Amino acid sequence: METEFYGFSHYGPNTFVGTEWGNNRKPNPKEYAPQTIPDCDQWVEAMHSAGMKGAVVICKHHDGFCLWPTESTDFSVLNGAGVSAQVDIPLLFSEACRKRNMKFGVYLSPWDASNEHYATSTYVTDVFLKQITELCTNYGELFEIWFDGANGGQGYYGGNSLVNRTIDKKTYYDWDNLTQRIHEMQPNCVVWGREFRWCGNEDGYSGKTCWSNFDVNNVNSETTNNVGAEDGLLFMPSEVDVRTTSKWFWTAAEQAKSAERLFQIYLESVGRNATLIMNCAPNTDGVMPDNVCTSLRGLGELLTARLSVDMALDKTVTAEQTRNPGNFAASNMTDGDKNTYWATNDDEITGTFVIDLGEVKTIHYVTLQEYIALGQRVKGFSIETSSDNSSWNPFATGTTIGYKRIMAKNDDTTSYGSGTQARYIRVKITDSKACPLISTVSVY
Ligand code: FUL
Repeated sequence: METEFYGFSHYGPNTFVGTEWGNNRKPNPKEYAPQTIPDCDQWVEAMHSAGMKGAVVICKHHDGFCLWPTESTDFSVLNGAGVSAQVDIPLLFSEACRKRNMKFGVYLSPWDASNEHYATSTYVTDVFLKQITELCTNYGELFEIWFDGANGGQGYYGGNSLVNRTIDKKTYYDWDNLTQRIHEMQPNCVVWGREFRWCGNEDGYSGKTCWSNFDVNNVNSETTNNVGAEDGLLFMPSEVDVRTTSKWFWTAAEQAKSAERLFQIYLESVGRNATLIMNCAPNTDGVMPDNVCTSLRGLGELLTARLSVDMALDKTVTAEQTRNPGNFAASNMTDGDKNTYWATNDDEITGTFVIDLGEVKTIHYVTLQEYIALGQRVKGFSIETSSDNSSWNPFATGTTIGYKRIMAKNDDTTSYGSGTQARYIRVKITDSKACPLISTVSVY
């Protein structure tokens, strides 16, 4: 969750054919035809300019084509056209990430519409696990492995005609075993669909109410993904996946979303207790197109201008209740240390604190963070502002906080606006599952 915002990069045969899914074409490795080595360094630089702290690269999409020299199948870069045989996308991409101190992750589609073994008893152990193992052992530390929920359907599956193959996605892959194997090789890698969940849409938003908890009985249902489950037994945070254009793979003449629109997506994902994975699709020349680069750079500038200087840092905070004994002072919320927090006594599930900015300032956002290592607790809160600490104006109300909740005036994420004049900010925790623990309050 602390990684917050990272990139996604869809690239492969679909880029060259101009399609989103390659399952309906007879597998032909020559479709992948780079004429020069793809410039992964430039892709990652574009992502870095947006403020991303990591990136996940597509290694095999549903078509089954492997973008690294794998031993698991012949359908890989080793048999592509152009300079394909010299290409190892996870290698180039991981080097570009490390160079910038960004985390590196991989996407590997479980569904493989070209592999003859898919939907039989041998695919998972002889093909899929082999691919997982290569990716988990040859490219350094992974922070995330992305598996995708698209599972089975039409494909050639090693034959000469299109057929339909389906599997039971709950049982076919033996996810318990695969997750364990991944953790043996990559102890710090979070596993898609197991340790974090898809947010339930591809439009770039999390629920205003968003529990990191999830209902163990509903992990395969997507209807509750956006809000989670207040009493869910799993800690399985939400991840919002979204595109910078309208497609996952590049096609000519694609419009990029504006920097302002991407900023709104950031507020509605990272600002609502989810992480954000933003797709940026390179083109057939192996470079990130200019329009995507411009929007990414613009987003980075907006994040710096609007959310990087915390006016509450080291300012005085006064709480009406503080847990006793121990170090749970209200000042822990503005000390810049994520490991200290303010708490109330065990029997107090509400609490109020006031931040004094020292002088009247123009404010746009108030950010709250729970000390999430001890669980997500808060169910309701309100924020008010004042210039004299006696007459108060409503700023915003919300439900869950979680790891991070960014509140704009009236929780309106649609425009930056002219801001609110205030010296004092009062936060009331109005409901919580247990005594609230707030590690950070920030004002921007
Ligand atoms: C979906 C896939 O079908 C899309 O092609 C894309 O990879 C997206 C991230 O996930 O389920």
